[in-house]
Amino acid sequence: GILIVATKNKGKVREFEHAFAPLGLTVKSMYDYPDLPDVVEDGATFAENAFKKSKAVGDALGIPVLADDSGLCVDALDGGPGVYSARYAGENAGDDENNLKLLSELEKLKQGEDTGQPLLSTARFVCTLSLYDPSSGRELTAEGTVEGWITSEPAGGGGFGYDPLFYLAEFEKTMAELTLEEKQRISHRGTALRLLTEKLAAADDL
Ligand code: ITT
Repeated sequence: GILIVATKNKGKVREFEHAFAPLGLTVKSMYDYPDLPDVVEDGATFAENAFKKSKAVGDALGIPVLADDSGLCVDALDGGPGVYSARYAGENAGDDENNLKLLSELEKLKQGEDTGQPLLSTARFVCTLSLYDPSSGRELTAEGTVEGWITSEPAGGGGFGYDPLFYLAEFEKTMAELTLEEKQRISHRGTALRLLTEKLAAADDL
C-alpha cells in the first residue's frame, strides 16, 4: 500500500519512509503531487498547522493523508522559534541559516559574558501528527516531544534541521550524531508515530 504524507521536507520524508517500510507502506510526499497548491501554515499551534496540511491535501486527493507539523521550542527564547522554526531566518531560509540565527539569538542573551559553556539553553522538539480521512471527515492526532539542550558546538551529519545543535545529555551526542534507528526510538516524531499507531489500532475506523 501507499501512505501519503503532506510534506515537502526531505528530512521528514526519509524518517517516515524508514518508519513505514517495515509495515509494507510506500511513502508518497508532495514531491509526488507537484500540482497541489501550497498550504498556508498560519496556525498558532503545531496541531492547527498539522490539520491544515492533512485536510487540504486529503480533501484534494480524496484519500487519507498524514501531516507533520513540528519545531524547536527553546526555553531561553520563551519557546521560540516554535511554529516559526522552518522560517526562523526568513521565508526561504535553509537549515544552515536557521541554525546560525538560533545561535546568534542565544549568544545575544549572554550579553558578552563568556562562560566557556557550550550548552546555551534547555529546549525541546515537538511533533504533532494529523491523520485525516476525507470520506469520514475524521482526524486522529498525536504529539511527541524530546528534551535536550542547544549547544554552541554543532556536531553530526545525520538528521536535518536543528539536529546538529540539539544535544542529548543521556547520549552525550547531538541528534545529528544518532543513526536513523536511534533517532526514531527517542525523537518527538518517533514518539508521535508510535502514539498515532496505537490510536489507529484502537479506533474502529478513522
Ligand atoms: P512541511 O510543512 O512541508 O512538512 P516544513 O519544513 O515547513 O515542511 P514545519 O513547518 O513542520 O515543516 O517546520 C518544522 C521545522 O522544525 C523544520 O523545518 C526543522 O527546521 C525543524 N524540525 C522539525 N523536526 C525536526 C527534527 O526532527 N530535527 C531537526 N529539526 C526539526
